[in-house]
Amino acid sequence: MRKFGFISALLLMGVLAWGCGKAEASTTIAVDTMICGMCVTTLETAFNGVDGVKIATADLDAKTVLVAFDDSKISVAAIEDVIVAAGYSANNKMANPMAYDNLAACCK
Ligand SMILES: [Cu+2]
Repeated sequence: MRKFGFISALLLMGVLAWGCGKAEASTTIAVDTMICGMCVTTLETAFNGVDGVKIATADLDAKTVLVAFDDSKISVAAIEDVIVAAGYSANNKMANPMAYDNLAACCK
């Protein structure tokens, strides 16, 4: 799992380097309410199809989600809102309570 995270980080750096000169940015969002592997899956899949997001990698040990994005298409606040809508806290924003209720039992 750690190794996978490391490889993901390398991949992410590669994507960022490759995208140099475009409107590429990255942010690390604190997700304190992430507690298990299922949270990682839920958080990463929450970004599927989100316009402007290149890669989202959740790190369970660090309780963070690293997101590479195009800042001409999506803001950090909108990225936080994706996590909030998935039922998790994001930086200083509280989780959406209805989404939190719908999380698997192991995730709360
Ligand atoms: Cu979980």
